[in-house]
Amino acid sequence: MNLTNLGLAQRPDLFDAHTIHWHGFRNVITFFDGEPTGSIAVTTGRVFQYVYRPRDPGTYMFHCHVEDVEHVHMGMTGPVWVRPRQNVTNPGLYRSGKFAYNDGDGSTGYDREFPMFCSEVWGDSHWADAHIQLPEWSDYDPDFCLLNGRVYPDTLVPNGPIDTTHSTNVLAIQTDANGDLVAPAGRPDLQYQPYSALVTCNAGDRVLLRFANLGFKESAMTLVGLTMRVVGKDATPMKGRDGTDTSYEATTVSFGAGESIDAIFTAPAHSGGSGPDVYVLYDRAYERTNNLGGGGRRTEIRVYPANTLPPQTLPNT
Ligand SMILES: [Cu+2]
Repeated sequence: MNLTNLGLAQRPDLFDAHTIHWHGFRNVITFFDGEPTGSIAVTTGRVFQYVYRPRDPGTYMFHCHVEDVEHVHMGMTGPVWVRPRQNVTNPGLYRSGKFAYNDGDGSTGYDREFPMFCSEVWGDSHWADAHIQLPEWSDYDPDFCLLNGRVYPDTLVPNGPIDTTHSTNVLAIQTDANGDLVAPAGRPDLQYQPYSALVTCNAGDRVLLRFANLGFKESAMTLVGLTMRVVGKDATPMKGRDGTDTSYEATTVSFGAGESIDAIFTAPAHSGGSGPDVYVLYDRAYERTNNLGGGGRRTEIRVYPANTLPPQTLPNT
């Protein structure tokens, strides 16, 4: 993975370096870890190639570790997923051949997977940056809680146009001739929030929700009317040392800053009414699902009759 630091065209007085911190990964040495006092950082105008050999499957996140609170807040963060070897060595354990972990029994097999990435925006800090003032990060007090970088109802808007020249494991957004992101159709305001948080599936599908939190507040995500099974926590399968199944059912999953949860639900039979059945997924902390009076960390699960949607080929589609 290459990290290129282009600097800030409108604020040349700011010359911070950037890094990629492999949050939660086990590193033999710190050289590529991204924590700037113990590893290399990328200064303005430079390119650096990060190399990492993933070991343990699961849901992780990356973030820039320079001026951590500020840079994460400005969007230098996102989910990272490590696939289990079982996808190749034993795909017959579940019909899709896709698993969250090397479970040995198909219990983490899924048909569709979606990121549920929780982050935050503090309006005052952006005002300060826009007015050449220094944000005081010890006053951090986010106004907006986001899901995949958006607030409801924008969370339901489709992804930006997808660049299919990348791996099937990566949901890359198309870029224009200048290398800038192409906005979702009809929504130029979402150019830099290109990822949808809408979940679509067929009745009977097993759907993996990969929750991760790179904000500073705890998330408590509630799926109304459906039960999830928590199969992983912080990229660790829910199994005891002796193999005991420690997965559990829940309608709400709570996870703090830097934590992740892998939860699978099975989409119920369709009601027979017109259109998909809709279930709501939201952060049950009122201020986080409401923000400053609208929007918030909330999205929908849309369940279609069996065999309506084709098999998922890219995550979050
Ligand atoms: Cu940075």
